[in-house]
Amino acid sequence: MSRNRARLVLGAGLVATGLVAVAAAVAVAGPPRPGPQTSITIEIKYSHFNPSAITVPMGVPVTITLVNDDPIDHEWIIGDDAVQQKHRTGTELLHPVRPTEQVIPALSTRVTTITFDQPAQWKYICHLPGHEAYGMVGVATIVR
Ligand SMILES: [Cu+2]
Repeated sequence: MSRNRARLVLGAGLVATGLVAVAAAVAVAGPPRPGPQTSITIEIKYSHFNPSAITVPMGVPVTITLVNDDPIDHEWIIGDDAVQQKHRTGTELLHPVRPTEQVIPALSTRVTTITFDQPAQWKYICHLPGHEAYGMVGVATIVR
C-alpha cells in the first residue's frame, strides 16, 4: 500500500468513526425535543391524542387548539391525579365553563387558554366510557 493510499484509508476510517460517534450521541440524547410552547394544536383521531405529550410553561397563557377528526364526541380534561379520579368516577357530562375541561363534539374544534400556576406533570384524558382504557391519555409537563 502506498503512503498516500494508507493516508486515504486512515482518513476514511476516522470519518466513519466520527459518524458512528455522532450517531451514538443522537441515539442517547434522542431527537431534539421542542421547548415549552404557548400555542399547541392537539389532534384527536381514532380516539387518540396527537401529540400525546406536550411541554408548556407556567405563568403565561397557553392556547390549546383541540381538533376532533373523529365522528364521535370526545373530552379533553387536564389536571392532577385528583382531578382525573373525580372525572373517572363522576357523572358530569358537560364541562362548559372550565378551560381545563373541554368537550369537543364530533368533527369540530375547540380552543382553550390556560395559565398553569405551578410546575407539574399532569395528564390529559378523555373520560367518556372506555376511552381512557383505549389510550386516550396524554402527558403535559409544566415547566418553570
Ligand atoms: Cu374520547
